[in-house]
Amino acid sequence: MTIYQNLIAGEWIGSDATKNINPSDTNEVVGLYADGSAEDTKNAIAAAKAAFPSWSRSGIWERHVILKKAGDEIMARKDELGALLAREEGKTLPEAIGETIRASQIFEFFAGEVLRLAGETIPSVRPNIGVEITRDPLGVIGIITPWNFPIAIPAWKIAPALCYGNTIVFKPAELVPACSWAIVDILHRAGLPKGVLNLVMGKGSVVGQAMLDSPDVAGITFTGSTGTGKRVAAASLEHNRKFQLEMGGKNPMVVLDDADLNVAVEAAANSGFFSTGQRCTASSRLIVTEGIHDKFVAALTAKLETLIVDNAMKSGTHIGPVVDEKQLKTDTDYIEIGKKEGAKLAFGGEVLKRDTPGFYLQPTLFTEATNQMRISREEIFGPVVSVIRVKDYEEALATANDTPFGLSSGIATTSLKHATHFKRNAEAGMVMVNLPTAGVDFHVPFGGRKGSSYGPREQGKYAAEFYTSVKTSYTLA
Ligand code: UN1
Repeated sequence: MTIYQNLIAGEWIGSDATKNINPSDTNEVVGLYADGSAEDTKNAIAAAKAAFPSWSRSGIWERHVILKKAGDEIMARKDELGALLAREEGKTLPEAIGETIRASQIFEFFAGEVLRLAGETIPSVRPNIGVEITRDPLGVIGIITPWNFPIAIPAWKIAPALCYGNTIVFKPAELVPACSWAIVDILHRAGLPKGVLNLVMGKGSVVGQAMLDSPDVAGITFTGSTGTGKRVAAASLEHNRKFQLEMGGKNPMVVLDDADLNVAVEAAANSGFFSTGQRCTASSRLIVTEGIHDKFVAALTAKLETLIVDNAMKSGTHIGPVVDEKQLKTDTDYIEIGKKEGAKLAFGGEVLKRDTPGFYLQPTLFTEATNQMRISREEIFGPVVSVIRVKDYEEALATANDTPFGLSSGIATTSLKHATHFKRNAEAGMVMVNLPTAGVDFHVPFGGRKGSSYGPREQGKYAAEFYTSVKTSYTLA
């Protein structure tokens, strides 16, 4: 089998490799991907540093052409790349193709954005002095991405980093290197000068650590677990380095008595269970008022009965497998914890066997949960959802906000008054009314508060906040 290598200083290198396994069929090796060393990472950082002066001053048309070519090629290959994604990560083929389209759109957005870079000219408070406000790129950006969005998250970090003139050392999640390799190959062939984008696949403890330890990495953008995020933060403070963290959630969806039942059930099923619940924006707490509670639970359970859990590549599958054995164990451990805590297992909870060996888990719904239970406080990152019964809107809002996280918060209601109040008072970076808490647009800010996120927002024009440093220049006229 060929080894997909790392790209360092414009050269494909690496002979040690790790198997990329399909979670829908563990007999299938998706490919062999290089296992980078600390030395490789140091070389990649040095290459990115050397490439920075010239790339940071490159013309915006050159950057536009490269970003546009990448967006166009990803779109033209959406079925093939979507299948690769479904095979390495386990989300269903339609979800994986949708994610691939989103990655293309992100490149197209930043291909446009690079042509609109601008500053401000402002009069000084002192006579005969002009003030200019501009944005400089940061330098070498370290990009660390998670396994649950193997193509969209790399795209939403790489595209703005390049757009604003930075160079990159990119470490994708060990479980899903294939889509990352494909994006880097596409950008490399699209004409990026050598050293501008370096790919170092490998272990977090080796490659990630070497990035954290380097004084030459000016900024790190990270999406992943809270534990690793805290290590990124601590190491970055040591180097006085800019960092941006996106670490997950325990997102609530409030369902009020006046909700449209179908809208509420569709939104809850989608954001709780699609993509196997493996989204930091997933709704894992359904906070339901008394008057609709039993009807809602009955309708949601009926909906779950209809969802097919199977191989991600099979047509008709609604929910693919859990990403790996370790995550499956986490999910089933939490199911046991939920039972012990006294929540009622209303649906699912069983590991399933399918024609191909994989990590299949039934969508799992707990009712009679309280907001204090561990299953309601800790991020599980699987298809496991708690229903919490509350008296009224006021209690629902208080419960929704009573969490260490603050990424996305949803409400299903037909009341303008409650929707408006909820939008104002939800302690979250994103609020969804009559929509799933997951599934976001690619051109508007993404991010959260409290334990979910740290630093500026990602995506849209707000991405500039992280990937640039503001400069204020004064000139005597
Ligand atoms: C989405 O809900 O469309 O890791 C995106 C995650 C998020 C992305 C969610 N950073 O799940």
